[in-house]
Amino acid sequence: MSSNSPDERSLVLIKPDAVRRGLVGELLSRFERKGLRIDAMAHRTMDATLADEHYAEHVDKAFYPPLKDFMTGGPLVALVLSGDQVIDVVRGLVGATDGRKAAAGTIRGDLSLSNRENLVHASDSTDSAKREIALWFPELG
Ligand code: 3AN
Repeated sequence: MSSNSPDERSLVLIKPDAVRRGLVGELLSRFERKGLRIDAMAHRTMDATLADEHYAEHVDKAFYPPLKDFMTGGPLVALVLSGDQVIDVVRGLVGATDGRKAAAGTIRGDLSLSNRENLVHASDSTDSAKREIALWFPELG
């Protein structure tokens, strides 16, 4: 941990495909073994309103309706992870959006063969992390 900057936080979703495939433990283990902390964790099902808020930047895209169906179609596990440079660190662990192209060794590269069912969402900036944590865990303020 850097001595002069507080640890960052990231909002991570273990998506419904990962829950359905029994990969929750595998994914939590990868985050824990990296040295990240789990500050909050909840088993939830995303409803349509939360999906539209969470994916505000994607709601007008052609891929959004099937993405929304997928993300609201079963339970997921929402996490707040913290640690030094956690946003970039988690995105490195997760890999590229398309599981077919994600590097071996990453979560998507090892475990996903899809551009939609790609197992994990992770905040992509400090601003989106703040926005997403407020949506999913308002009590963390
Ligand atoms: P990432 O999750 O890698 O940050 P974003 O934020 O660009 O990717 O996209 C959000 C989600 O939308 C992705 N996780 C994926 O499930 C879905 N998605 C993105 N691009 C496509 C696409 N071209 N076709 C289908 N689904 C997509």
